[in-house]
Amino acid sequence: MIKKLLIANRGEIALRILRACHEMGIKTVAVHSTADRDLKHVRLADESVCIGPPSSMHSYLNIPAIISAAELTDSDAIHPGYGFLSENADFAERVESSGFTFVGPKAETIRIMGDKIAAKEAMIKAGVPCVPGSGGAIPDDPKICKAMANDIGYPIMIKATGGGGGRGMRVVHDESDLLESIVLTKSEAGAAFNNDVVFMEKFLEKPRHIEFQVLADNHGNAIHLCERDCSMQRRNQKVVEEAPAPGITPEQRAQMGEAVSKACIDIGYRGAGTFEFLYEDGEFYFIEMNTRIQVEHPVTEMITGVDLIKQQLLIASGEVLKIKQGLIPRGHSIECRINAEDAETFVPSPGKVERFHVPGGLGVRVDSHIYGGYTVPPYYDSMIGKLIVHAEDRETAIKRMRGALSEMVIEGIKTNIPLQRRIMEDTAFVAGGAGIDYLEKKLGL
Ligand code: MV4
Repeated sequence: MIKKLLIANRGEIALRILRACHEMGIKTVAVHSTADRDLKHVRLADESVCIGPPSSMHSYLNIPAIISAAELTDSDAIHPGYGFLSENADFAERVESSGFTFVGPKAETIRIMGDKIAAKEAMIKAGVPCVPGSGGAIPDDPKICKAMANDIGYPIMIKATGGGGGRGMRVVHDESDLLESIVLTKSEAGAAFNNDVVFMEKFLEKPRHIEFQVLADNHGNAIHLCERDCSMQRRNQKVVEEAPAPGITPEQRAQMGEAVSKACIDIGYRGAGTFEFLYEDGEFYFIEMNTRIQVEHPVTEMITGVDLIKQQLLIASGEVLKIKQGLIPRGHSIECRINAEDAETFVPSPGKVERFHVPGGLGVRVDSHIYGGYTVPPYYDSMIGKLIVHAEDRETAIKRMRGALSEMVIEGIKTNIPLQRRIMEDTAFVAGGAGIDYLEKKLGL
């Protein structure tokens, strides 16, 4: 069992991991930049180590500094959280080769899933439905490219195999734009990911984004923990997430859950993971797998009662997964991300939090590291917390979220709470099942 864990992250997820450690009797080491001395989890951790100046590159992405901090504090394991190094295979490798446990999948699994072509190949082999496409990389021969695109049928999407999360993608509506689009996407991918390999897929025009949470241990056990609908997003930034996904039937859930659990066994997955799908006209199409804990994990925790961070730590300690498949989601959960940004222009709004009042009551959860007097630094992502509600059904959850948002007071900086309140009143959101294009359309973007 892990005795001391180094938390290689910051903000709300670092606090979330620390809380799980406290309940499990695991000692905690917080690493932080010079700008993050006053983070709540740094104050609450058993030990803390400053690993560099404010810039992420020289602190939370600084592999030697993080591994040195683990050595210095005699930590057993390192949890990467999300973002930063959480899906960096080299980091996972160097953590393990330095004698520490990496809380996550094997480095090789991270590497495979980070290559979108390899990830799709693994899924096709495992019987998970994928978006129709070129299969492998697009060859250089223009004639073959045109033939491929014609087979798929326009519009198509060109994607960088080293991309993901919305980076390195381009939609092509007509053959006349195909070759130039391929060249452009390749050069952008080469610059951004040092990998210019691209592939083609049928472009789905109005899909929903539905993802399945999985847990797999080192002993051949894998289960799914139902799905989340993350379609309410803007420029590939999720704004609202919910679980279960409106309109998905128990049969669909069981079928897709079975497929992703089996895939975990086939690829030798370990830990918490997420299978991302586009959902259109009643069909699921795999697009990517995330080999980390995600921001939106709380909505799954609320409907399943499973503490996903604790499960990550138990699995990393070599424990056998005790949760059996067949879990039925209870009620409905919604998460609103709370960002330090202007609710209209989305311009970040760092600065001192003069006043902070959190909502409460039955089924209201606030995962946030801020406090009255805390200064939100300008160097990192603008998310300062998540407001999560749970209720017996979706309608009640929406009402509960409206109330919680109206009680939440954050003064001294701007936040997107007004936007979240508009979304909770929006007819299409209340009806459920809006596609990934909805919010940007609603905002007139
Ligand atoms: C797509 C797509 C439509 N058709 N692939 C965005 C990031 C990465 N998860 C893949 N993404 C997409 N892939 C095909 N064939 C639309 C998107 C997409 C998207 C997907 C999920 C959630 C938000 C999105 C925002 C823009 C584009």
